[in-house]
Amino acid sequence: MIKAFLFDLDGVLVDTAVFHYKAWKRLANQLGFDIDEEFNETLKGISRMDSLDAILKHGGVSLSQEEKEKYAKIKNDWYLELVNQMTVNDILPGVETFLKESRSIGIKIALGSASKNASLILEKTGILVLFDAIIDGNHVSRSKPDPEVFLKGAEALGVENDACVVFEDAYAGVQAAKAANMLAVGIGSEEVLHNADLITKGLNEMSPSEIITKIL
Ligand code: B16
Ligand code: MG
Repeated sequence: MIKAFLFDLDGVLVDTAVFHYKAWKRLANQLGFDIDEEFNETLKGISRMDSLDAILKHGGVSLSQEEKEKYAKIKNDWYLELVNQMTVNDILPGVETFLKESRSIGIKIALGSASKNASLILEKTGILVLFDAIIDGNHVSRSKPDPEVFLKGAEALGVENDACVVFEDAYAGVQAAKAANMLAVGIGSEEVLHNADLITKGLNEMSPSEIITKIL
């Protein structure tokens, strides 16, 4: 029996990837090189410091640990300028209804995100109150595909792992869900998310009850 839904943030509930891209591009330009949208795809779901390492490698730039921390903070300040302008209009289609309907049928809800800014984003978009637990980049030490973030989410909700469904837009995120012995709904294309148990284009495409019926 399904008792809980665990949601990734970026790409599932909101589209913050576009803000990350703007801030990382600005940083790359300041360091004398550029990144494009195709490269940005490879950063989805990856932690801030791992993203910076990938970007520096891409630009052929090597920095000390101290410099890396300085630039990661600069990027995050630029990113937060954009996040602080977010409103309820920045939630992806169908999200609020899906969360409310899930709660109304007794499903517990947790966030499982790599972002250290997750609570702020949920608060800005007005959906923080719909969550029973928040597990984000401040609570985990290992990035997806490691299952840590989802295992901690299930634990916080007091629900067995095999009674959880994870909603993810990244291949590594679906891998993390499967490693946690959970069911996974891929949000996006079948080409990328072929490891998911069920695939949909967005939370506006199926109701929580339909998801539960189809995934079991
Ligand atoms: P922050 P998710 C991830 O969010 C993003 O996809 C990824 O691009 C970002 O680097 C990461 O969060 C860390 O974010 O800099 O805010 O701590 O998809 O795991 O919700
Ligand atoms: Mg994501």
